[in-house]
Amino acid sequence: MSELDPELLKRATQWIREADKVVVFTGAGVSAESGIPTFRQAQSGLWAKYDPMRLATVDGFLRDPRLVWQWYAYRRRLVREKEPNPGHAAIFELESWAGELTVITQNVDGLHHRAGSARVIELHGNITRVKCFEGGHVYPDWDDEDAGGGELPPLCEHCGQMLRPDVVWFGEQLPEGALVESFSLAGSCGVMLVVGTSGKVQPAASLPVAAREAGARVIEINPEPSEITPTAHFLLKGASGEVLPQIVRQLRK
Ligand code: BJW
Repeated sequence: MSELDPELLKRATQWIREADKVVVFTGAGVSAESGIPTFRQAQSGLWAKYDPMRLATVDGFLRDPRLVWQWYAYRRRLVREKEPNPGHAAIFELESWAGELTVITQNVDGLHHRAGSARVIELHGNITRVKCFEGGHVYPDWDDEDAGGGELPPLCEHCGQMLRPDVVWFGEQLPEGALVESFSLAGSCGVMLVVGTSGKVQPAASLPVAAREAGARVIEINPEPSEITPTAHFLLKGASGEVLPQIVRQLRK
C-alpha cells in the first residue's frame, strides 16, 4: 500500500470538493491492475515486445493484415476476460462527490463504461468495435467467435472493404468531436486528475497543459514521475487502484 503524504491527500480532496467541473484524464496505467498491459513500461509494456509501426499504423496493417487482425483479436479476448479494478470503481464513485465529472480516456478497453462511469470520452477509440477501412460502417461489440474466428480481417458486408479495429493508430487523426470536447473541458474544468499515463502521446498529452494554462488545479496519480509531472501541481505517487480509493475514503469523512 502506498504511503501518501496526508497533506497532499487532504489538498486533493478539498480541491475536488470545491470544483464545479472535474476531468479525470486516464491512460493505460489505470487498467494495469486489471491485468491489461500498458504500452511503454520496460519489459511488461506492449511496445517492449511488439513493434508499434507494424501493429498500430495503417501502413503496418496494409503490409500484413493477418498479423494485425490476429493481434487485435487476441487483445479483444484479453479485454473481455478482464474486469474493472478499484481504480475504475473509485473514479465512478467520484461522480457523487465532484460537480460535473467527465472521464477522458486514451484507453480502448471500455473498462470505465463497465465500471459505471456516466460521461466517458474515448480519444483513441474502442477495441471491441471494428469498422470498414474507410470508416463508414461500424460494427459495435465485435465477436470474433460469431464471425467465424477467422485469421484474416473479414470484409465489410456493406462495402466490401477490409474490416479493422476502431482504434486510433499512429499518424491518424483522433475523432474530431471527442478532441474538441476534451480541449473545451480542459479549458473550463476546476480540477484535472491525470491518472496512469506516460504523457508521451500527442495530442492527448497536451490536455493537462491546456488545463493548467487555463487555471485548473492539476493532480497526477502515477507510481512513477511522467512527462506530465512538471505540469501538475503535485504527484500522488502510487498505483491508481490504491490512491484513488484513498481519495474516496477521505471524501467520505
Ligand atoms: C500506472 C500503474 C498503476 C503503470 N496505476 N499508473 C507532436 C510531437 C511529436 C509527435 C507527434 C506530435 N503530434 C502527433 C505526433 C505523432 C504521434 C505521437 O504522439 N507520437 C509520439 C509517441 C512521439 N501521435 C499520433 O500519431 C496521433 N495522431 C495525430 O496526432 O494525428 C494528427 C497527425 C497526423 C499525422 C501527422 C501529424 C499529426 C495518434 C496517436 C494514437 C495513439 N494510439 C495508441 C494505440 C491505440 C490502439 C491500441 O491500443 O492498439 O494509443 S499508442 C498507445 O499510447 C495507446 C495509448 O492510448 C497511448 C498512450 O499511452 P499511455 O496510456 O500513456 O500508456 P503508457 O504505457 O505510455 O504509460 C503508462 C503509464 O501508467 C506509465 O506512466 C506508468 O508509470 C503508469 N502506471 N501502472 C497508475 N497501477
